[in-house]
Amino acid sequence: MADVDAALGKAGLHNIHVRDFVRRWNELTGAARIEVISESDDARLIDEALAAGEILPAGPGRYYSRSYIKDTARSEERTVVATSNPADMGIYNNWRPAGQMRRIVEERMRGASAGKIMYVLPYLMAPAGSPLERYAAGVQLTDSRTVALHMMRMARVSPRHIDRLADQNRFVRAVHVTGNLGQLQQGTPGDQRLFVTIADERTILHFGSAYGGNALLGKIAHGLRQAAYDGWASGEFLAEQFMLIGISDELTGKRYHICGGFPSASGKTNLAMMLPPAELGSRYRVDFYGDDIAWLRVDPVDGKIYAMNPEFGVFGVAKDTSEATNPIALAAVAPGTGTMFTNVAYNQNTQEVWWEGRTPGPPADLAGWSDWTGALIAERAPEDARAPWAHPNSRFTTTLANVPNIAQDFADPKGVPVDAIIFGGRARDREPLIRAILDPAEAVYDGLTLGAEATFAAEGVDGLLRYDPMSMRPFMSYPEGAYAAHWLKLIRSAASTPIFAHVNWFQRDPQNGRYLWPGYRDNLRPLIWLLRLKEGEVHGKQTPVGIVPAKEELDLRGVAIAAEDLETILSIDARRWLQEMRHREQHLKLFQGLPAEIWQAHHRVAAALSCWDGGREAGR
Ligand code: OXD
Ligand code: MN
Repeated sequence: MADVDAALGKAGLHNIHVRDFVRRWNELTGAARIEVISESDDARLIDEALAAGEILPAGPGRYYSRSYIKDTARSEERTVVATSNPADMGIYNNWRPAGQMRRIVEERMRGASAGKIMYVLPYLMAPAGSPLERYAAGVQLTDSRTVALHMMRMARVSPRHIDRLADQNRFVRAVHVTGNLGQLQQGTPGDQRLFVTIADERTILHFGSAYGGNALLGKIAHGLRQAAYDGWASGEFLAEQFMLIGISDELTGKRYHICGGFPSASGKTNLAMMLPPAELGSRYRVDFYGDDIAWLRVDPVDGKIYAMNPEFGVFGVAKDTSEATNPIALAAVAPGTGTMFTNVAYNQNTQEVWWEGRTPGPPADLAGWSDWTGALIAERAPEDARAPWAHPNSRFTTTLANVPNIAQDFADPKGVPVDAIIFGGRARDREPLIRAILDPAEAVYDGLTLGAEATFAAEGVDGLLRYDPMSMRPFMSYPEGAYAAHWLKLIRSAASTPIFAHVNWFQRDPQNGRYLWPGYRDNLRPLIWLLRLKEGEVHGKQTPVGIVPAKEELDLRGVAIAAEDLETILSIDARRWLQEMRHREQHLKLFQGLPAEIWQAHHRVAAALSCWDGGREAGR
């Protein structure tokens, strides 16, 4: 067994609760050696991982890794939130009893790290000094060096975060054990993987993966599931799968912050990293704070809602990231940034990486290229010729500081005051470009009914969305009714309320499927309209589902959009909306104890739609 005291003492980690925690899990998992990690260990770990062949060089200062072929994404069906209180069971949190889950996962972890190093990563999911710091401290144990390297890019890792805790016993205990990936029967009835957050014990136990949110426990398990539970239990904050950006108006000198949630494949990272369109670039600047998580609290001094990105990096989907869609992301993963790519295509001769959408077509010269599984492209069987080179969930991992337009105050422990909260899905019709919502209950109702059209399996099921409340469906850790009540309470306790809006960049021409709005950089235009609406500079048009811009209120200089398309994306199709209201009702009925205000908002919107005569004609 490892000498825990010696390893912790050498690293200057004196917290006795950490020592007991490491000792216990070292005994249970059988790890041969303990290493405490701090940010200064990055270069050494990189060298060791290169020497061991766990990662490969991807040009100067960049690295490449492949995950096990059946370990390429988060697995929602193997993910559980456990507590000791059955009343914590919700629809989406996959609740189980804490005692039972602990026993099962401990059995799977027993002896499973034998012969391996156990890396001890003391981390903080917040800038140091944050008012939410007592919810942000954690110690992750992992038996994978590549997981440690990813974790160091995604969280602030250092023993000093844990040694200077006011309450030395108050840190999230996070244990990651990879397991024998070749024998876990992934995706079968005998699947051995188990990803458990014991929320009322602030303990995270993940077994059976070395990829993404299954293995980097600071990000999703702590940053979202545990933090959402803590925020509710304490009544102090919300933890949401939200991006966060700043918009500066150089003409007026005003600075705004917008955060918001989008179900996956709805363009959240591209929006978070957006640059202004050329015509607006001399007046507006967009700053990046984060693309995936925001914690929201009410500041006791000025009563405003503040948002903070608890992460230290970006774990972005590589697919479709290009100069056209997201030049900022490409700059953030440029040579010298220490970026780790996972499951993209790799060229062993040139150390280049490539993924679908990076360029219009794949590299013409196939020499040296292998796909994400490691198979040489040039040796593919004819029937595999069309298979993607990169896995659709391939990723890049880079630190926030590498993002060229990172906000200067991104590490301000206080976070930033929020002016607007937006929700956005992917809807081919019905949802206008933007609709502002002034009433907080109606806004929370809108967030709870957020969804995105299923992209393939359910395509064609008229009007059917995969609902994803606030984009938190995979991360819910307590019942949805209580979640809605907590949202309402937090917003109402603020002295000033952000403006809310629902956005949709994805309306299509029903005849040929063409997108009606150009998207990407031009998405700044409706957001500026929203901020101007908040300032009282524009008034928009009231509809049953919110305020939409009057055409002339949008700054459309340089946008090539036909008048008819503009009309469509700024209109409400009441017939389609009424269909959707029936689906919403079914969806909301799933949730026990939903506050009456949410139902009232639903009925108010439905009633207003039934007598709305300003929409487009039915049968369009
Ligand atoms: C996710 C992620 O799985 O951000 O949502 O990685
Ligand atoms: Mn996410």
